[in-house]
Amino acid sequence: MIELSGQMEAQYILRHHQHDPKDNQCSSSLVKHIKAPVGIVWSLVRRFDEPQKYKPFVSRCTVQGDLKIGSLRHVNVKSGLPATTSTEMLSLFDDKEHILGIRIIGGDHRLKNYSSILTVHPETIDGEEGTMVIESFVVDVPEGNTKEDTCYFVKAFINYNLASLCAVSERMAGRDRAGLGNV
Ligand code: A8S
Repeated sequence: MIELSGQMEAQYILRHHQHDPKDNQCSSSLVKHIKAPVGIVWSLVRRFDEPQKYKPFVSRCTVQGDLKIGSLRHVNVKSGLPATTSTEMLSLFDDKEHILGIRIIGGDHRLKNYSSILTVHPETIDGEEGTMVIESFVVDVPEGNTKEDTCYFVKAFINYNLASLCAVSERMAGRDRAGLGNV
């Protein structure tokens, strides 16, 4: 099973997560396996207007107008981080294939030309409906930093986000099962 999951992962990354980093950029992808159906996980991820539903560092988010490709969200992050705001654009949205892409276009942080893609795929985990989430990014390496440091910094935030997405989704899935009297 682990091998099969690894093959699927490699295929999904080839198909959806190609970023073409330039010399001054770093890029990577992270994978999370969640014990909740794809519908639950995607219902959280697809809300470009409400990242605080699962992202633990977001304190506030506002979007003006309808949600569509090119929509902007203004995000405030919690205190104690090396940033307070971020302006982010919805760059990819496929509600059927479960693909969400964002670009960070402003804010008081050091992530320049940041672009990320998150895809959500069904998989079987321990004989139950589960989800494989893949998130990849590319970003400029700031002056005075190394590629390694920059990747480490970004991956830490993404790992927190994915761990929280996992916790929230699995809680919701538990509730669903409880609701069906199937615990
Ligand atoms: C995301 C991914 C990242 C968000 C980072 C990497 C950020 O929201 C935080 C700290 C920063 O220094 C940059 O998908 C920024 O959320 C938590 C404000 C963009």
